[in-house]
Amino acid sequence: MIAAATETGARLRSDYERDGYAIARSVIDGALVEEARAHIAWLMEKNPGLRPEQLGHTLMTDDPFWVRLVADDRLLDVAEPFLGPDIALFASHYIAKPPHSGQPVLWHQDGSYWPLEPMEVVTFWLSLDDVTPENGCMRVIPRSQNLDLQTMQRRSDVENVLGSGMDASLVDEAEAVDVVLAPGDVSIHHPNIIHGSNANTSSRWRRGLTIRYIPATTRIVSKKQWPSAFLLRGQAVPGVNQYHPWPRYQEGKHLPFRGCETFGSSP
Ligand SMILES: O=C(O)CCC(=O)C(=O)O
Repeated sequence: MIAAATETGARLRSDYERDGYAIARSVIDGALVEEARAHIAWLMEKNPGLRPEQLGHTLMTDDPFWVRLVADDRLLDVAEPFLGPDIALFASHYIAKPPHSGQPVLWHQDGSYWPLEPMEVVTFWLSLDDVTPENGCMRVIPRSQNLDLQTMQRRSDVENVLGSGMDASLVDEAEAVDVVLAPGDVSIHHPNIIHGSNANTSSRWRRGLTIRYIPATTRIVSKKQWPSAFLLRGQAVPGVNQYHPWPRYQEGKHLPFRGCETFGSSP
C-alpha cells in the first residue's frame, strides 16, 4: 500500500514537473463530495450577494467544514510529495458555475496575484461534478509553467470570475488541454501555468474547489493576519506565518457534517 502511494506520488510529480499539471483520480469519496456540495448550497444561502463562483477564502476563518475538507488526509497525502511534511493553507475558493450562466475564468497565471515568498505553492482543484468542456472545465496550456509571471490586465469587456486576465498574445490556445474530471478527482497545477475556463453553457452545474497548499517555509506577505492561513499538517516554521486555530463546530452557527462534534484541534 505504501509502495503504491509512493509510486503514485512519483508519477504525479513527474507529470507536474514536465507539464505543469497532474491529475489524481478518486482522491475523496462520494459522501464527502456530497457534503462539499451541501456546503456550497449553505454558503450561497448565507451570502446571497455573492455569485457562486465567488465563495472565496475570506469566508473561511470561522468555517469548520471548510477546514475539515482541505485538511482531509487523502488530499494532504497527495500534497506531501510536492511540499514535504509541513503543510499549510494559503487560500481556497469554490468556483461553482451555475447551469447556463456560469462565468468564464480568463487565461491567467495564479502566481501573478499572490503575496507569497518564495512562490512555492501548489493548487489542488477538487472536482465536485463531472467537469467537461460543455460545463466549463478548467483548460491548461501544458508546459507554460516555464514562462515567468506576467502582469495581469483588468478586463471588464466580458463578464468573468477574476475581472482580469493575461495578454492574449502570450497564449497559444491551439495547445490548450481540457482537464476532464469526475467527482472526487483532483487536478494539481503550478503557480506559473497558463490556465482558465470557458463559461458554463450546459444545463449542469460545474462545481470545484481550489485549494492552495504551501510548505510551512513559504511566507504569506500580508500586514494583517491572512483569513485562510491554517497549518494543516506537521510543524510551523517559527516567525514565518501566523496561523488561525482550527474553528470548532457550534450547532446553529456552522454547517453540520460527519464528525463535526469532535472536530477542531489544530495539528
Ligand atoms: O475553476 C476554474 O475554472 C479556474 C480555476 C483557476 O483558475 C485556479 O484554480 O487557479
